[in-house]
Amino acid sequence: MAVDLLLGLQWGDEGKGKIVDVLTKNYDIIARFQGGPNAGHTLEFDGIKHVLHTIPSGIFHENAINVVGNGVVIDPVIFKKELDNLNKFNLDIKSILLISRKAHLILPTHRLLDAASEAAKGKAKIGSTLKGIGPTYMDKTGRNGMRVGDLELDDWKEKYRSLANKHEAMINFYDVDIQYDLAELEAEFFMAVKELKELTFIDSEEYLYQAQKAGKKILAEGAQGSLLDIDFGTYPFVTSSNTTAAGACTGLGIAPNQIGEVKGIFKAYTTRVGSGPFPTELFDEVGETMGRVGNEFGATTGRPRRCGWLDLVALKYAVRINGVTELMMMKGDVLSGFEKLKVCTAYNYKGKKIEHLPFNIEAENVKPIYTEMDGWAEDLTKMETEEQFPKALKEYISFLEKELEVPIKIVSVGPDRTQTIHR
Ligand code: 2SA
Ligand code: MG
Repeated sequence: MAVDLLLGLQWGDEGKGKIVDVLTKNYDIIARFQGGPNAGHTLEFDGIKHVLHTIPSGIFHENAINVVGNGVVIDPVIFKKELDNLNKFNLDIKSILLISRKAHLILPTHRLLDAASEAAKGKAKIGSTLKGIGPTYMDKTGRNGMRVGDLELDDWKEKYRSLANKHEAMINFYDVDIQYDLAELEAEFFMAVKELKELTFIDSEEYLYQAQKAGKKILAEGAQGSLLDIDFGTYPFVTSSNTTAAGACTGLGIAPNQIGEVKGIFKAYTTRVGSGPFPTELFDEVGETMGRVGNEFGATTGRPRRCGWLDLVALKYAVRINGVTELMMMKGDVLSGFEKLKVCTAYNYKGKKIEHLPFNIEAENVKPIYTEMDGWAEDLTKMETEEQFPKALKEYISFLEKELEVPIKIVSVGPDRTQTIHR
């Protein structure tokens, strides 16, 4: 049985959490393959909103197994808080949440290093969520990291100590003013590790291989978005993992020829949180309205998200890099009420018209070229079938399908599970 992927095609916050939750009924296993507690996956049902960071978005479905893959980085402290939030649901966590032994651990000093690195960058900061993601992946690729499986060894505390000591020296090297009480942070960390060790650790690549062989349906859940990919995103303003389809292979141990559908999610407009280039960003009341109506605030940090028109140049790039086979359009409801809508179909790049994403998309090089379309006034949030859609929305959808050459299979008309139209 092939493994399906679900990925964000923009700069994150496309609505992956909601769609995974909606799709989980069709899958036996939901597996996260990269990122960590920098992610904020929001789900809404029965009038309640839930934000998950490290735990896969299939956790609220009794019959699904949720796997945290080897490509993920785990902060035991944040993980514990996520688990505490799930307490009231009476889930049998030990049997429905499995953690890869090969996943790397975020230490308290990784978080401090993240803060020191950002502070040292000043105005050039990445706009990190400061969850220690970058420093943890640096230790992974530098071959110094600590993994979940290490916690099963007797000497794990020694390993921890030597890594944390090294980090402390590095923090001092940055020469920035970071206040912290390491003893307090460590006490919290050790307590959280104790709780983490109560959970089920697995050799996830073997588990997933056997599950696949047994005909189980697996959905790999991405975090962040394709334009934040360490290789293909707007470097250096990216996260430290491969958020694109290839990341599912390395982050779960799934062979490339075992990938089935690649479900790509995008918002009907664009948002970005953190620093970095964003060609279609709006600084007027249109952008302000998108942010307000769309409730565009970071689900992890609460930071306001920057908003702008849909960028088809960037979206086409993401569709290609990921080999997207099905699209899902989110938050079309937020665009209700704009008389005209704009979609960026090409860039003016240093005076020349181009239709691909160039090496550098900084504002001084790139000016978006827009196609203007009619907007719609109707409230979409109560609509239940595509037939009810206003003509202008139908045209917007057909235009995107034609440009992207991939069908849009789901149109979301609101944050709730039920506000989802399948086509
Ligand atoms: P990091 O934390 O070091 O990986 O940050 C590097 C860049 O990646 C961006 N990033 C994100 N962008 C959108 N959503 C993310 N998750 C949260 C959310 C973010 C939040 O769901 O809203 O709450 O602020 C996420 N995680 C990382 C980040 O902004 C940097 O540009
Ligand atoms: Mg998010």
